[in-house]
Amino acid sequence: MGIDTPATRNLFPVEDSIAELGQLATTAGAEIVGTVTQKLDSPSPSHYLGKGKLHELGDLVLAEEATVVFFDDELSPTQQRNLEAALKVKVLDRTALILDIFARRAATREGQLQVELAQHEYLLPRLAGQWSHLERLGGGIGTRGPGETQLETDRRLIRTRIERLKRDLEAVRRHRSLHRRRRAVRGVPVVALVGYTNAGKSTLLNAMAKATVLTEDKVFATLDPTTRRIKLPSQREVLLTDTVGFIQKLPTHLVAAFRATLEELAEADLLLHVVDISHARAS
Ligand SMILES: Nc1nc2c(ncn2[C@@H]2O[C@H](COP(=O)(O)OP(=O)(O)OP(=O)(O)O)[C@@H](O)[C@H]2O)c(=O)[nH]1
Ligand SMILES: [Mg+2]
Repeated sequence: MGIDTPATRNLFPVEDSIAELGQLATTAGAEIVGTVTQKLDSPSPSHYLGKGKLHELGDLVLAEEATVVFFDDELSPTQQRNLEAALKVKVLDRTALILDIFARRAATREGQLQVELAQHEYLLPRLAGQWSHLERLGGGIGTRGPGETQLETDRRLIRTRIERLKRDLEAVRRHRSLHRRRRAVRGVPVVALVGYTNAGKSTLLNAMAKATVLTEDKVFATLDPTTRRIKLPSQREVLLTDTVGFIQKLPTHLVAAFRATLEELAEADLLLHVVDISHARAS
């Protein structure tokens, strides 16, 4: 489900955006049975889409026996709650979907820390009615202070966890910057491969470095940066870094959480932009 608003029309048309949402959903394991879009001046604060469209969507959910509806933007906690109440199925927004894919893909400790931080920050304002998500946190029993409700306790636990994750990530960041400084001293230039997700960055790294990084026709196959030393035809050595791909409407929590990874880019000597030439908007 997506909406077509004047604010996004020229930047990222709803057809492209909804196609990408479908690709994200498929990557996460869903099967698409239908899509609905609506032209609106701006999203409705209560339900994101209009009343009539909501009915149409509800009918489609019933007819197709859908179990989840994906929304193409980040929903406010209120919109999400209202939509779940109206549609009586699970409602996931673009952010939750991307977070879910990232959570499955994170392979290194740093990647996992970054994803967990983003998940907790997304979850915090949406806590009411999301009890099932909290089971993983565990350890809640017996730590509740006097007079606190379960919700307050959960919020406190999550805030504590967020602080902890930020500290751990800070340590990772310091370690990385030391690493980079050492590389700089040795004078080996860094070339970073950047570009849209699924554009072919890892394939290019593999070809140039004779490496075996995972490549797949799925979005976000790569989350953690990989660096390989290669020799150019001129015999000059450079470090080639493969990075996480970009996507439209990237959740702000993820941008912040992936700062450590993105810092690699800021300090590269050359950014090599990889573009999928078969993409409609490649030119
Ligand atoms: N036909 C064709 N397919 C390619 C080319 N380069 C990559 N692919 C395919 O495109 C898909 C995505 O390639 P990846 O290298 O995983 O892309 P990526 O940019 O690393 O993607 P993420 O890590 O998911 O962001 C894979 O199925 C590749 O086999 C190419 O030059 N031609
Ligand atoms: Mg890749």
